[in-house]
Amino acid sequence: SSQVTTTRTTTSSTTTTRVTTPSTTAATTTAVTTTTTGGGTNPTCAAIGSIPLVSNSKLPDPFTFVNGQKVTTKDQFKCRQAEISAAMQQYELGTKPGKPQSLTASFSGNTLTINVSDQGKSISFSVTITAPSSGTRPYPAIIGYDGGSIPIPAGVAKISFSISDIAAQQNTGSRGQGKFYTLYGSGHSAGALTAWAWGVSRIIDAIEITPSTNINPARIGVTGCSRNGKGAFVAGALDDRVALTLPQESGSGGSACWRLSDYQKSQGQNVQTASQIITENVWFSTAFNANVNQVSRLPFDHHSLAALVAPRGLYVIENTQMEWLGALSTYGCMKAGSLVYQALGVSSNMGYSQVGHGDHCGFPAAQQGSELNSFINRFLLGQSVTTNVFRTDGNFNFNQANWVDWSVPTLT
Ligand code: MCU
Repeated sequence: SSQVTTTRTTTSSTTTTRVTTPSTTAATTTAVTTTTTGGGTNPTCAAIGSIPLVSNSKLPDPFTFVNGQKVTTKDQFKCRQAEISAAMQQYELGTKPGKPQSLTASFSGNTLTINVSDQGKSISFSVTITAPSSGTRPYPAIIGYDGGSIPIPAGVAKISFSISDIAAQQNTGSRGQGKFYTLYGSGHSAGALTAWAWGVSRIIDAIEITPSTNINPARIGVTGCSRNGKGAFVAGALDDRVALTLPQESGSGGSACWRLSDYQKSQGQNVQTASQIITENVWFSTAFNANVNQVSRLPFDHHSLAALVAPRGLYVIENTQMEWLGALSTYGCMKAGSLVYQALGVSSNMGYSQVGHGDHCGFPAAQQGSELNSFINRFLLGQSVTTNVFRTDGNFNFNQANWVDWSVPTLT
């Protein structure tokens, strides 16, 4: 069955919005694993079936359901987020499994060990927690993919997550390798980004049941750079317990939009595209392969990642000097994503900062004080500081009207 169970579907009498999958696409079972622990109301959403492809050269409308219904309220948008998540899992990311049948954790020294069992298989993995030298317990924390590449300010713990242990990313031969696949099978649809996101969710589960870590599970950030930035963005998009998402120089597959990157490529720029990226590594589901040469068929793009993180904290770090990342693509994509924050009345919860520098994954001081630190102070340390950041030092012109053909509602 391709029927989806979401934490928001609480009755069996809801209308199933089932659509026929085009014959060129294998139907996949999509599981929406976003949770609603962030507070607010928990609306009942219609069950989500297989989502059809589209033909749309513009960035798809975040405010219209697959069945054509317009999103007018914040509660409806939560249901639309579940649908967007399902679409991204179906066509690009692969399925993120929900909570496993059993999860236990132990904390000793700096090491948090997480034991997971599901459907008869078990794995164990661990992360390293470095407590801050000052601050108030329980501490906020930033999960850094392979440590991450941003300066962690005082008062914030650092959680180092060795992502290759969960899903390998050497090259295209890494498909199905890592503990995620030991648990769920080497043929599981999830690409590495989704497998790592699953790992982040299990780290948060473990922190929730292990008070001796002294980490506050309601104040967790996730970061990574480049390929790991793509991963950090997806982790924030697929678990709404992540309070602050900090993707750094994630480029194509992260903060760039597939449609915009194809456009840049068509203009002669050396920008990574969907059709190229699948030849390099196993970041995405094999389900993505079918549409990499016709990304206009995707019923989402990567502004949809920002739409899934909303209204939570999101600070996107980019670099104009790295042509491969797609400077116009990441800027325009995140501009479109920011329209979701605008609709929710929380524009300042999302920041975008694009500064040119030659060291990929180096962190420029210019992006630290009033930008990165302000986002951390506000969303992890709970301070009331200003986070109004949307800037580029790039020399390009993003013409929004060419890419966004929908209007931005004020959601009530
Ligand atoms: C920007 O992220 C990737 C990029 O997608 C790859 O094409 C390139 O090989 O590696 C980048 C990266 O992860 O650099 C550390």
